[in-house]
Amino acid sequence: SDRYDVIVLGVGGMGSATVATLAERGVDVLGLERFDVPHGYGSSHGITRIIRRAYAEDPAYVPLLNRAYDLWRDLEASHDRQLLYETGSLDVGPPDGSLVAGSRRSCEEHDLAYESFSSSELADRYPGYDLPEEYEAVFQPDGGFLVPEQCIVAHVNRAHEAGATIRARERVTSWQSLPDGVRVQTNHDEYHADNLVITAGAWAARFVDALEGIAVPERQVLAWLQPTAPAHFAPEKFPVFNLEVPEGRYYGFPVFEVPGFKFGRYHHRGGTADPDQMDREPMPEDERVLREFADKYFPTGAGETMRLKTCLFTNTPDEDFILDTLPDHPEVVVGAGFSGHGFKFATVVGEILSDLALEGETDHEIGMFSLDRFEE
Ligand code: PYC
Repeated sequence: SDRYDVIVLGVGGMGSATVATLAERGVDVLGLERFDVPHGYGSSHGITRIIRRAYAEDPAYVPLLNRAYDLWRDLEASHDRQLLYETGSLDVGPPDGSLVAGSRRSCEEHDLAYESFSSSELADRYPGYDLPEEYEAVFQPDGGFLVPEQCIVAHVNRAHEAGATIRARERVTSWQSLPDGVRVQTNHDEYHADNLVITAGAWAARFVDALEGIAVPERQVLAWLQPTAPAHFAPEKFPVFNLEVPEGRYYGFPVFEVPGFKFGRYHHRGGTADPDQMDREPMPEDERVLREFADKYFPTGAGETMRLKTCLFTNTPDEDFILDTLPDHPEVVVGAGFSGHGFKFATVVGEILSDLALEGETDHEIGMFSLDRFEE
């Protein structure tokens, strides 16, 4: 069997960034991917992913975002396609909700440029919106979207240029700790390494017992509806958004690359999904819920359905990530539970997981992402 310095289990958004970072540090790294590179069965497909700096979830994410932005720009400079499109980001909701307040708080604490709009100012600027009068919006100019499949391609290219080995369509069946590292078995072969990094997305709990009930997959459906007023949803006229309404939290994008205004419902807590068994075909009920939202809040964005796609979130109980070494296996590092808001962090996550694999620690502030926060 072959021996490497580090094996990375899963070459999606997080794994590809980790393989690239490790290889560029001179590490002999093997990335193992069960599907294609890239593929559409996990959480890193669908043409666009939001990136935003005014982080409503917690201001503690902003320093990581600052680093992530720098690393995305660096990756883009070595790639032949644009990876990050800046449209600005909008966080919109009722004045007493958590989204607008959280977004403003991150801007204030981290000195980010932003503007506040009333509901009518928002509709004047961005005529796609039709919201209750008392709603407010925070606009942050750095927000936008990433193109996730290309981001993976760019990381994989960088990894290959730096000498990494990546094997696709090879499924890891098990791993074991040994006195001198780890052994990883696949459906084709067996490999050894000093360290293992697990970036298996919705499959993470299959490989780490401690993640059972803590990194829980959830099925999500996205819609692309053809706007009846396309100009309202053009990239120059329509920043990416997060929107809090009584029906839940939603997000969306301008029209890009394929027909239709893309949006989805965020964290609907639709139970748990088995990533191997779940129905990836969107259902009429999925479409109905999404169309109702668009009819109500984006009436000129709610024309014919162009596309529907399923995707997976992997939620933790507090919706913060898990970035840690395993307590019983310090040679094993896990990045998991990205809870539907992780892709934008992939570059900096690659850096953090590489630090943990090579040094056992990182200069990034990751205390809030520890596994032991879930212990009773
Ligand atoms: O983090 O803005 C976000 C997002 C949108 C959809 C899923 N996550």
